[in-house]
Amino acid sequence: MAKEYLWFEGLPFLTATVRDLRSLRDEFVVKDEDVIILSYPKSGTNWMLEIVSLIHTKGDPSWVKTVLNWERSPWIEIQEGFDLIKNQKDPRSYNSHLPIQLFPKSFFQSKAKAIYVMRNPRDVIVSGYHFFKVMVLAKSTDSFEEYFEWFLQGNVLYGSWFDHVRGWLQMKGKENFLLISYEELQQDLRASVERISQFLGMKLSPEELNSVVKNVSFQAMKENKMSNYSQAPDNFIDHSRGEFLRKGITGDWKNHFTVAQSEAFDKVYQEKMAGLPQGLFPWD
Ligand code: PPS
Repeated sequence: MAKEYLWFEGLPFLTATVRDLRSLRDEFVVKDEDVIILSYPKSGTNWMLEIVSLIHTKGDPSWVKTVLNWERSPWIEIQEGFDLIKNQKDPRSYNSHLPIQLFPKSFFQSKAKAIYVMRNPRDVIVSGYHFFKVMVLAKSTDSFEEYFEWFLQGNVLYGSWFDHVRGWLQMKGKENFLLISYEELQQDLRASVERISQFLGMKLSPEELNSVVKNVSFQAMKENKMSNYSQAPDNFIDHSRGEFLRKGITGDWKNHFTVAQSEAFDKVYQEKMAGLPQGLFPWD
């Protein structure tokens, strides 16, 4: 099957994306009560979605075990998600992979809280390489080498990782913007959940916190059919090709990159991320 993308302002999007990204950017009204999860694809968005859902219910897992994740927190730029958001009760929660220049402008005048999840781009490459083979609408290749090149050129869904991260980093330091990494979640999940709940203004008791941590583990999410994408339709995920919750680790890039690829990546990374403060990213 020929796989087509929808192009807008030079970037490729899934054909399931809303037809009019311009109206989404210019007309969608972000509310002050909204909670928004932002990320470049394959950075841990769904993990954050689960954390936010469980903080919302103060650790009670019944909601995450009965309602599909993409209905709890829909994707704003995907037509189906957009339709769900219009009918959501407040406080709404939704996700987006949009780069900053395409995100609804009203957000920047609102008090809505946004969490930007980022991940070592090397692991983002590996996760995307595997997942796009499973995702029916995405272009993919069996050659890791080829996918690696596509990624470095920004010739992948949502465009360049470097531009995405640099773009959203402009929001760093704003009161309603939390910057957090996949690696921080991995390193100390409990402390990260506490940080996120404080940012959202939700105070959790130690027991509630324990329950959030327990229910957002890789294993718990893998076993929860509302969160593991096993219920995704066949025209979205080819379940015979692999699983959404693949490995859930940091550093898998070391099992994929050759020495030459690692050096080539470092060179591009240094050029593209030049001028940013040292120590900004846990993978530096
Ligand atoms: S997507 O398709 O862009 O929305 O993907 P996204 O959710 O951003 O990222 C998917 C990767 O996150 C991993 N993941 C987790 N890791 C650890 N613990 C938990 N609970 C968890 N939930 C999701 C998921 O496995 C993907 O990473 P890889 O490296 O492919 O396993």
